[in-house]
Amino acid sequence: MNSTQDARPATGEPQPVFMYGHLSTFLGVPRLADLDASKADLVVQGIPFDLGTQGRPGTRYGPTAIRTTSVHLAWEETRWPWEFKLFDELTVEDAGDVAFTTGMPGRMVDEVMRRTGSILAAGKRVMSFGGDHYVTLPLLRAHHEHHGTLSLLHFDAHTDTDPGEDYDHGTMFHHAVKEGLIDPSRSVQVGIRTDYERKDYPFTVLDADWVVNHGPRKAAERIKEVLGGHAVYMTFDIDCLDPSCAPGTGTPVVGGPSTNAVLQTVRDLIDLDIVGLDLVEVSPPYDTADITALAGASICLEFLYVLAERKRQGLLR
Ligand SMILES: [Mn+2]
Repeated sequence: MNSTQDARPATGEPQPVFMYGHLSTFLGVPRLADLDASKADLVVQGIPFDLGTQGRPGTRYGPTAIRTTSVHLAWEETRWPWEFKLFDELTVEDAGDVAFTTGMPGRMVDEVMRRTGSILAAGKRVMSFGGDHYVTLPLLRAHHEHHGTLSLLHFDAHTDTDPGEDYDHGTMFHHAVKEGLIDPSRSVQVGIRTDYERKDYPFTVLDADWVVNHGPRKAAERIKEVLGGHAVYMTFDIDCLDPSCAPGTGTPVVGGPSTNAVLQTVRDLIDLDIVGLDLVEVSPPYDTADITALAGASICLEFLYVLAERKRQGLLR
């Protein structure tokens, strides 16, 4: 066997999967070969871009690290505590990384919008790996084009709503509101623990202390109160997690929730119509023992189970 891409076909009998090596797609799912012919419910893509970073760079290596580390998750056909095999219910393919000319950030934006738009137009969901958090702006533009004004579910230590004209990984939700991509009055930011202008702030904020003190289930309840009934785009900045759970990121802030806590929150979001998501800011040069990449891969896997459960319940539109 030369590749785990061959080991987990979209259809047919499951084959043994390596617990090491030879993994080139997320969880060993097949590569997306032909979008028109694809039966995938969801397509994975990477965006290896870190020129929007204000501090430590390195997130251009994030997509590869998440895919490589996902080998630790690929062997377990039924992820605890779910009670079905993910790939019995959901078809996932990996489109590889978005290609763009480095040094020309505008090319990344154009290409992410073009490629994401074509996958959405084919009736599939998109899960993207960053990259720094700036990549979420073109992703939101593509999803807005397809779904209209979105609710944002935003996990992060930072609000990323810095005002001004700059386009970087701290300003994109300021621009997203200005462009009408998201409605902040029905959007939630989770895990915030950095300063922001609280007077008349339009987003619902569940700050890090509230999340840690109330627990993951209450956080999920509050999220669903605000976002229920709306088309939701979920964006997960890995620095939402406490740095003890995610050291490999550009802008770590102590005092966040654990990986297990956010897994429980995500697991509880089956009622939400999450139309797309990304996981960003994994920076492998600052990671230790792949802790951060594994956290990111695990959160994405948990989301795939949530989507599969929605499909089982006939809730996927
Ligand atoms: Mn952040």
